[in-house]
Amino acid sequence: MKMTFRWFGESDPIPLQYIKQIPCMTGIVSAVYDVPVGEVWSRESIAALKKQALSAGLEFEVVESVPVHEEIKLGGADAPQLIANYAETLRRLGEAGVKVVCYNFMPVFDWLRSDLAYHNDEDGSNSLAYDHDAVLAMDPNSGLSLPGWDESYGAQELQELLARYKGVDEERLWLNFAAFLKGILPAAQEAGITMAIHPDDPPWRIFGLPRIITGERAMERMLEISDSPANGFTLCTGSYGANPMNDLEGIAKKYAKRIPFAHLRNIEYLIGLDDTRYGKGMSFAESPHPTGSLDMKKIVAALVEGGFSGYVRPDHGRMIWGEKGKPGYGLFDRALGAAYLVGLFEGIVD
Ligand SMILES: [Mn+2]
Repeated sequence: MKMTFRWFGESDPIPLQYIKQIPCMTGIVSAVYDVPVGEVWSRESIAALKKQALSAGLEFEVVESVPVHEEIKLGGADAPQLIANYAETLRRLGEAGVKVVCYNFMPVFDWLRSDLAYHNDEDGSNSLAYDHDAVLAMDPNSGLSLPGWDESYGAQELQELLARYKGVDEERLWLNFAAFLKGILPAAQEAGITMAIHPDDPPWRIFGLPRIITGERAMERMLEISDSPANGFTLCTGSYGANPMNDLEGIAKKYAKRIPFAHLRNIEYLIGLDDTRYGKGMSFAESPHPTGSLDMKKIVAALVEGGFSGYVRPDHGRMIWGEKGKPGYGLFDRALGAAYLVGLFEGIVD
């Protein structure tokens, strides 16, 4: 297992040296942010990022993410060219020594929360949270106010995009996803890169948009599309775990060797499991890595038992000790998470 830490490049307020100071930290998980989605990443930008990491004593072997252009998800006329561009980016990342590329296939929005600073009354910390009723009450077609996404699309642009997805149901999205996989996996394999799809977060439909990477059945279906060794998963426990129907320990053990990258974080379900919304959409708040509704120790044990040998990063942290920063991506709680996770792995692996 290699412990890593997400770093958002120059705009990240956390210095690389602070990341290096976290015990057992081996590298950063990052991306090139100066290229519009869909264009090929320049060798110069990739090399500059790697140089920065190495100069702080950190490796750069995991990319999160190379974003997938909406035209690919929509199966638009430009999709083949955009898929070819994506494959070229993978070749260049492979040349630079990148081993894993995390990506997702969520239409329009990726992660979705209703609150970026949910207040924990017990200890005064705050964290990201998702209230299903609050999300159901939002209408993306009429001046959506969505935490974290307000500036991503203009109102007009968002409406047009949502309208284009009207004809895209789950099956259509799977077809477009299969075309994407078939187009990029040979390049990934040649480049020595394992693709690691991030689950949909949360793993259910939102705003009428299809979502397909939601649980074990989807993972099976992905491998039916291609059993290339380059076709892998990011085990994001907080994302799959948002649906209590997902058996995280089972998934971790069964697919451990197909999981080159794990996002380990915990969540606390905010409603009872007998709630009528069960299975359709749960409400949850992100919690400290060791405590919450998910049994992190059992999940890590299942990964180890299944033969996991990938990269790990602490996923979203809470805001603690007065830290102000990018929601979910402060230094303190993620550093605590990393130290805890290193200890868990050490305790399990002889
Ligand atoms: Mn994640």
